Amino acid sequence: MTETTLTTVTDFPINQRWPASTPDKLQLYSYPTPNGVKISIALEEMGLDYEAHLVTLADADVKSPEFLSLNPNNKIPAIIDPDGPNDQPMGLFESGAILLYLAEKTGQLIGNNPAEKAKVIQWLMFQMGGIGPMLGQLGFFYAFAGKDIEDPRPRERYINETRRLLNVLNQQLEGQNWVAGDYSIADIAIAPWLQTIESFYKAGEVTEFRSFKNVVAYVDRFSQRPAVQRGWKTPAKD
Ligand SMILES: N[C@@H](CCC(=O)N[C@@H](CS)C(=O)NCC(=O)O)C(=O)O
Repeated sequence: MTETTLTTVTDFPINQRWPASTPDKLQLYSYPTPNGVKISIALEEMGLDYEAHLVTLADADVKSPEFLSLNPNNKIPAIIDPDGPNDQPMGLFESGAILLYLAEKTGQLIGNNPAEKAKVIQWLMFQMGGIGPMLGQLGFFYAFAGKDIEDPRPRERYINETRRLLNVLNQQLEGQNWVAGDYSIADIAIAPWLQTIESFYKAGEVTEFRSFKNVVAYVDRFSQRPAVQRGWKTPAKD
């Protein structure tokens, strides 16, 4: 399949709806949810200059033709890097892929040798395949639209799965501050999801969140980072 070459950021059709005012900077299309803030936090931690565009989760935004032109999967976050590989701008979606791309680009937060890098990727995948999908369903069946469904099985399944995952993390964090050793993109992927269990889902008690002492300390440690605090406010919700 041949793809049309888009030589500048402003060539991307998403500009028709969310115009770049500084096209020489990396463009972020996002909303402050756990998946969205992974990228704003990473950009803040890495010290990369970027312009953030607010794309809400409403169909009018994420399912607009302009947004779909960048992410056909209609989900935030997505980016355009004006300074991509081969001197071409690069559009990218899927938060895990974006985190890896930014870490490779800057050489930051991905370990210092192949063994460390493999461990960072391992824990990143643990988030993408486990924490994200399971906690997302916990939110749906415990806190939001699915909470009144009478059949208790989906709710119980995701509560139990959340507890199981918290236990895995709690063991991994015994005697260490960050999941893969040094602070990394794996922490930036995992910790925002943990932050939402109590604050957003109000599911602290049912998941016995406070009993996972290492996880609680980890979330506190993460929350105190200035880049994390800035990332959660980006893009501003008007
Ligand atoms: N696997 C995707 C998931 C992204 C995702 O679920 N984004 C949500 C917000 S947290 C979204 O945009 N939902 C809008 C929709 O599904 O219509 C990633 O990690 O980037």
